[in-house]
Amino acid sequence: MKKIPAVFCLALGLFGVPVFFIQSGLLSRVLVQATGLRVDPGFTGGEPAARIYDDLGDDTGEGNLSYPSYRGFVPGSLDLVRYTVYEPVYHAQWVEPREYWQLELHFADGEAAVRTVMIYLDMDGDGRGRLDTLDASAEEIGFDPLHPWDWAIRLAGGEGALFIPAAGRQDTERQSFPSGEPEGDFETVRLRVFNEGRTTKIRIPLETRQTHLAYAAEKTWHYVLVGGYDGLGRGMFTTVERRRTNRSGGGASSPLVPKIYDMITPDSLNQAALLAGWNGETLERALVYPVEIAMKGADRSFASQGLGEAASLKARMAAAAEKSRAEGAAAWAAMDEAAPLWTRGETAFRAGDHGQAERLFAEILAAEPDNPKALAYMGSLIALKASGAPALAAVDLVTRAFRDLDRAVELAGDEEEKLAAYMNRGNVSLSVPNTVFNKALSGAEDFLKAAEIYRFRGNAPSAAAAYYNAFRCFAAAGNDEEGGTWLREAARLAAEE
Ligand SMILES: [Ca+2]
Ligand SMILES: [Ca+2]
Repeated sequence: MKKIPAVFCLALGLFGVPVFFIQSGLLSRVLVQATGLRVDPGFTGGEPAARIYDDLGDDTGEGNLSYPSYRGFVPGSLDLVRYTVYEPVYHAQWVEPREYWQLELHFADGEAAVRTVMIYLDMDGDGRGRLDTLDASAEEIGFDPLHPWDWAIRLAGGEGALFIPAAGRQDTERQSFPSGEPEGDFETVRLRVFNEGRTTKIRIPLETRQTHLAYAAEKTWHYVLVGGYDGLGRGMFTTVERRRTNRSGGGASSPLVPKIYDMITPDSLNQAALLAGWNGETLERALVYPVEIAMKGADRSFASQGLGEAASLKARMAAAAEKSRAEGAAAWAAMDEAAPLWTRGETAFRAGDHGQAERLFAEILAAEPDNPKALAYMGSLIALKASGAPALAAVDLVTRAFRDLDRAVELAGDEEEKLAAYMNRGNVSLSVPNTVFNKALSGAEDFLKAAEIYRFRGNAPSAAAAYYNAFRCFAAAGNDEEGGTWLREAARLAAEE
C-alpha cells in the first residue's frame, strides 16, 4: 500500500482500540434488560431461506441510465441492496393470512411510490412456463430459456399483485395495456405489501390452489427487476430516453435499452453486460438470468457466509491502521513546535500520544469552545480514558464524551468537520458495550454518513474502512442482516484498491 493519505488516518485512527470495559460483565448484568422473549417467526415473516446482497450504486442499468428528474426519485431510490426470501409460513399465530410466503426488498434510499419492481418466479424448474414479459414491450428484456417463469409479481407505486397464467392459454397474442391489467388470461392474487421507506415486504397468501405449490417447492428461481414507476407507462415502467425529463429516465441510446435500473444477478454474471446485451441489427433483446434459491434448510447464519470475508478485511484494516500509527509516530517525533496547534494535535492523536493530544485540543477549545473538530477529538480522548477505569467512573466518562461528540455532530458545517464528528462519534459508539449504552445503531449511521462523504471524494480505502465499521456496529446490535450489506460493500471497495 502506498503512503496513507491524511484523511485515511481518521478512518483508522481508532481502529483496534480495545473494546472498553473488558471487565464490564457485571455492569452488563445489572443494566441489560431481560431479553428472554422470542418473537414468533409468524410476526416477522418466517425463517429466512436466503439473502441475496446486491451491489450498492449499480442502479444505472446497462451502465448509463439516469433517473427521471421528478424530485421523488432521490438518489438510491431504485438501487436494490438486499433481497430476502423466507420459508413459507404455516399456521401463523395472530396474523392474516395465516399461510403465506414472504419476500423482502431493501433499497439504498427513497420511497416505494417511485418504484416498479417485477419479480418473475420459476417455481419448479420444469422448463415450462413463459419467456415473454407480463406486459409486452414493458421492460424490454428476454428470459433465460432454461428458466421460463410460472408466476409474475408486480409491485407498482407501493401496491402489489401476483399474476399466474391460466393453464393452457400460454400462447395468446398479447398487447400491452397501460391500465395496469395485463392482457391475457391470468389468475390475479392481491398481495399484502408493507412499505417502510427503503424496505418493502411482500406477503403472498398461500391458501389458494394455485399458490399452494410454494410449499412443495424445494428450489425456486427468481428474476428481480427494478425500474421507475409511471402509472401510465407500459407495464407501469417509466420510459428511458436519450435525455431525461420529469417522467422518463435518460442515458438510453436505443429503444432496445431495457427499462431496468437494477436487478439481482447470479454471482458469475455482470449486470451491466447483461443489460447491454441487446442487438440493434437483429432486434434481439437483452437476456436476464435468475438466481437459484433453496427454499428450506438453508444455512441461516450470516456469520458462516461472511466470516471469511470479515476476517480477511479485518486483517487488512489492522495492517493499514498499524502503518498509519507508525507514520503518525514518525511525524510526531519530527514535529516542529511552531506548527499550528491543529497539525500538532491531530499528529499526536494519530501517534497515540493521547496526553499531548488532549493538551493541544484543550488549548484550541479554550480559544474556540464551539470548534466542532476539536470537540470531536476531545470526545474520543475522554472516552479513551474509560478503558480500564472502574465501572461507574467509566460510565461517567463515556457520558461526558458523548456530550462533546453530539455537540461536534450538531456544529459540524463543512465536510472536514462532518468527517471528524461522524468518525469520532462512530468509533466511540462502536467501542462501548451496546448492552450498556445502546449506541451501536447510531454508530452505524455515523459510519454510513462518513462513508458517503469518503466515496464522494473518491477515497475508496477510507470508505471501505467506514463501511466495515458500520458492519461491526450492526453486528454488535444483533442486526447481521443489515450488517451484511455493508460488509459486502467494504469488501468490494477494498478490492478496488
Ligand atoms: Ca443495487
Ligand atoms: Ca444489481
